[in-house]
Amino acid sequence: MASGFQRRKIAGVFDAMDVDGDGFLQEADFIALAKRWAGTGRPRMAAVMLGWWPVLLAASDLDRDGKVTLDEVLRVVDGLGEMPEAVVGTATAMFEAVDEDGDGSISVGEYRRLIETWSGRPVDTDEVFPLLDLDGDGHLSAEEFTRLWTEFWSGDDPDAPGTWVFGRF
Ligand SMILES: [Ca+2]
Ligand SMILES: [Ca+2]
Ligand SMILES: [Ca+2]
Repeated sequence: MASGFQRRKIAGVFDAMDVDGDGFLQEADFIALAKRWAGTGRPRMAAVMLGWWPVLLAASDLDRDGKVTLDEVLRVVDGLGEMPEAVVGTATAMFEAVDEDGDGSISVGEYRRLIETWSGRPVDTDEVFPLLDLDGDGHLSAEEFTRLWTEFWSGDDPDAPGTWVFGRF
C-alpha cells in the first residue's frame, strides 16, 4: 500500500499529467502534454510523453476502460520497488530528453524548462535546484538524476532530495 506521503507526492504528478483536469489520465492528456513539449521545440520530450501512455495504460488500467485513476497509478508505483531496472530506464530516457544541448548534464535552465513545461506555468526553481544538485557542482549529472528519479518513484522518505525532482509540492 502506498503511504499517505507517497499518495501526496504522486498526486502532484498525476495532476500535472491530467491536463484537462477531469481526474483521469487518458490518451488525450498525453497528447496534450506532448503538444506542449513539441510547441517549445523539444520533440524528444514530446516522444517521451507519448511513450509513457501505452506503458502506463498496460500496467495500471485494470478495469480496461481506457482511463487511469490516481489509485491505479499508485498501484503501479507500489510495484516499482520490484522493478528497479524499469525505473532506471525511464530515468535515462527522461534525462536524455531534458538534456537539450546533449552535454551530459542538466543545467539550471534545462531543469527550469522541464518543470515549467511539465506544469504548464512559470515556476521559480532556483530554490529547489540546489537540493537536487547532490554534489553541488551546478548541474544534475545522469547519476544524480537517476538517484533522484528512483527516490521519487520508488522511495517513501519525505526527506530524500528526490522528493523534489518535479519541484516543490
Ligand atoms: Ca484527464
Ligand atoms: Ca545539458
Ligand atoms: Ca551535480
